[in-house]
Amino acid sequence: MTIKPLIILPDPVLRQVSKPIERVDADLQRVVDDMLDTMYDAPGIGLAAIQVGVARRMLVIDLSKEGEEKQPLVFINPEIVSSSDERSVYEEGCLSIPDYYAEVERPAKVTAKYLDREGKEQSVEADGLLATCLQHEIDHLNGVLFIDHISRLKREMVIKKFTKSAKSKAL
Ligand code: GNR
Ligand code: NI
Repeated sequence: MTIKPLIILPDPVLRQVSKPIERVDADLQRVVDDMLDTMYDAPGIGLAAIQVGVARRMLVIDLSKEGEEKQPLVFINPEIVSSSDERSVYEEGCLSIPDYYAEVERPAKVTAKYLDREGKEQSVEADGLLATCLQHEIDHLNGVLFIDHISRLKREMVIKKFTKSAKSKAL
């Protein structure tokens, strides 16, 4: 059980493009389990490896509600293979941009292929919150944040606020 520190905006690490995973082995599974611990502690419904400073293409999601049985989902080297023309709007937040929320429009349904925690090929047809969360997390693997999908004015305001806050905490 290891909770790792979260990387927060405007840390340039969040803009790195993560590299594919070559082998799903015990060392990798340890990192995945640390990511799950970190996500549950936050708490959040998803976490990409880059948010704990690991530039590898993997992410975890758990959409189960508080008090329900946990439903950890692990996605290694995920790729969206198709997206619906239909869109949906969700109010998104990000553990790397604490306490900021904004509506984001994305494809309502996506099909993704990926490797699971055992390294086995899987595919999922996601809709609703899972579709949104999966797209939000896959964006992280490409150095993209949800604020990149909102207006430039709002984005610049958020970045400015977090830049100031990081400077005041830096001493
Ligand atoms: O905890 C999270 N909630 C959330 C809500 C709406 C859309 C996406 C998310 S993901 C976020 C956790 C996070 O930052 N993952 O990268
Ligand atoms: Ni995020």
